[in-house]
Amino acid sequence: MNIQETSVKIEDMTIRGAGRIARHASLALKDYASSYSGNDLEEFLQGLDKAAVRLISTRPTAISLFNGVQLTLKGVKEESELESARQLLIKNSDAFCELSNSAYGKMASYGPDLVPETGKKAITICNSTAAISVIKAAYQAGKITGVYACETRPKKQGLITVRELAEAGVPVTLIVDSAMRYVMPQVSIAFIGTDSLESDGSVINKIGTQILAVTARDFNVPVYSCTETYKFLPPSKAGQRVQIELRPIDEIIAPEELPDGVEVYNPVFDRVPPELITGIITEVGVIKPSQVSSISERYLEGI
Ligand code: RUB
Repeated sequence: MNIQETSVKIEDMTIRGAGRIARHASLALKDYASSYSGNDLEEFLQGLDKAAVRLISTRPTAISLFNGVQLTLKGVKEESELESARQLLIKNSDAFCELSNSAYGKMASYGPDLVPETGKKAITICNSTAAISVIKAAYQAGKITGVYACETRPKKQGLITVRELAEAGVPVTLIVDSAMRYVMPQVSIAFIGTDSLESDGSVINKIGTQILAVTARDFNVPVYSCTETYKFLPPSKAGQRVQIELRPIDEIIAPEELPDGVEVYNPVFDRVPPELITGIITEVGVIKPSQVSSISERYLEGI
């Protein structure tokens, strides 16, 4: 898929989820490099710059998108020949997609040992491939009896989660977001996805995640974010806050149903402060929020 097609599909959320959008952006850059038919290195690099800006602008909150693009472009501008620039970009894209896809199995392997008591359920929100991988492993190891999946208003990505878990044979119960406190006594652990991990260890994920984390704390339920290292804020952005995406109001209500004089506000991501996060499951191990900066320096150096 080319840059424009990919960008539109990410914008309209046909392609969604932090990992998936990063991989598709990387693949779109690979498509650009493979299909460039000119013979001018400068022109090739200018086109790449424009493509990167277009892709990164599609979803402002997911740092995975920025990092996926930067890791795919790494070193390409330093090449002096068109062909070597093209080959390096293709190699980077293959390496990034391999890292992203292989991270799920590695994160999953840490899940079972984190569950503090058996015989209860896990809880999750939205639809995270990373969190689902960990949940499946915890269930298969006999550590949880099933999952409560929050519906996740307004776009109801929880419906994707319940389908994926049911297909995997994991007992799953759909709840409305506001039922999360009611069910929490039957929950032993929360596994959440991550769109971005800020350098102080704050987790940015779907709106409602902070309520989930506060509720879990009230019931002494540990909260683990499932976060590949390419979702960490890179050293070049250390200390910055991620922009929270505002989406169209028609995701909440059809404009014709809106009474006169009423405003609608649709922030779609939430910031969970580090003190509400028990641990961060990455493909290189389980870390504490206080270790985020050092991991970011180790794995995202130079971007
Ligand atoms: C998706 C969402 C997911 C994270 C992690 O939001 O918040 O929890 O992106 O997903 P949206 P993954 O539906 O708005 O993209 O683990 O698949 O990367």
